[in-house]
Amino acid sequence: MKLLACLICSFFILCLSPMLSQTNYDENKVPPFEVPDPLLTFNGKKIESVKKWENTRRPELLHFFESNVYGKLPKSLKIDSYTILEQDNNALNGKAKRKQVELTFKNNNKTLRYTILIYLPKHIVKAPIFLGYNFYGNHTITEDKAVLISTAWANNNESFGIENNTLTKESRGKRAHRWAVEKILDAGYGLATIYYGEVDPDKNDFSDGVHHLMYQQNQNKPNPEEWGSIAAWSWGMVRALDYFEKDPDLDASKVIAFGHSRLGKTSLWAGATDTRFAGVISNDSGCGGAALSKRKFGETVGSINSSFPHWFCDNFNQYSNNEEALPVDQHQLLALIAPRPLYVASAEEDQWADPRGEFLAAHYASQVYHLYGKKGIESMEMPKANEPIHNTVSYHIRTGKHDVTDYDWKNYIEWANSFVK
Ligand code: GTR
Repeated sequence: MKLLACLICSFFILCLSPMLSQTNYDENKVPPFEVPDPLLTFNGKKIESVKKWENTRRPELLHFFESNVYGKLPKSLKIDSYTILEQDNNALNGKAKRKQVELTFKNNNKTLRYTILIYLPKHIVKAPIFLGYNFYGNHTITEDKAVLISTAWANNNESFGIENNTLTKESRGKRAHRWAVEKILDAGYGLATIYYGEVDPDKNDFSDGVHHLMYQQNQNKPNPEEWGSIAAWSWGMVRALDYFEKDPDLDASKVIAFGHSRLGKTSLWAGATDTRFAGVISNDSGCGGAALSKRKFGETVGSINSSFPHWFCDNFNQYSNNEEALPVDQHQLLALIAPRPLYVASAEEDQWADPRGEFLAAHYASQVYHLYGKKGIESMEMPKANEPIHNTVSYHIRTGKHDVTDYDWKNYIEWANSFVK
């Protein structure tokens, strides 16, 4: 058995090593490139006012990212009904109000359901709230035994006890270290989370998730300009906002979209496509998230499209190993969030996500914030580790790995206290 495992391992290392050896981690090997100007239209017109930005440049950038990066939604799909599956006004030892709300969507005789777990600080009326997906089910973010376990497909994970793509109670609380639930509540914020696999299972298969509700006759995968999984997950966050608008305990105008890694790419796209989000956090989102693609440092468009062909729309493949042809870059995605508060965070040991590329994107996006009289990341010099810069556009790089830590949450809360609350 061990021998077989070893052989399988060596096989993967052999197959992957040519790919890994091509990964650039050397700043001197970053190719020279021009940073596309957020304030110059595709036709070369200079944008000098908020009005021109909002009426001309922002829509053309949004349209480009929609049709060529994340993919368009085929049509709108709104909540059909919702059910409060469970509620406790004395959860977490009396600290919180907990709700578990199931949203139901229907189209083409098919149904999709997903559950939002909501914690609200008990004594604050309509508290601002962080909304973000989790990777392995709502029950993994806390030890709270009342949190329901999703029956949706999940990636197998031995250390989480996930076999046969089925979540079990064995993984309860396994990701609690990534969600500073008590800190968030003590600071006067709520937290809402959804298992991303309920909206679209994270596999290269478009026969499930929200996609399959939306096909035309004889269609079995999205068209080249239509949504991949990141756009589907973003859609799920936007529909959660729709629910928040109906819930008298919540204030939908105070929702901060949060996400880590692929789910940070998702929170950025949600914040770009729906201006109702009051603020956006990208934690270690990397390639296709906050990092500049044209630097080709760490993960590249080519590697992400080949490892995760379902995340972006098929049109994005045109730019695999061809980043120079992109008329945009990710700082322009960040700029779509202006003038709303934006936090980009990196981790020192997360070179795959290109911390410098994430920092520079926050810097270049700041030009658009200036149009609104807001301060962003003004210097081109990266701050030292654990020395955050807090402005309407904020940035930190912390010591450590690709993860979400209490340090990250401490900073998100401080930034939210000053710029979002
Ligand atoms: C990696 C992927 C990254 C990032 C990460 C994650 O394998 O290359 O882009 O999204 O997964 O989501 O954990």
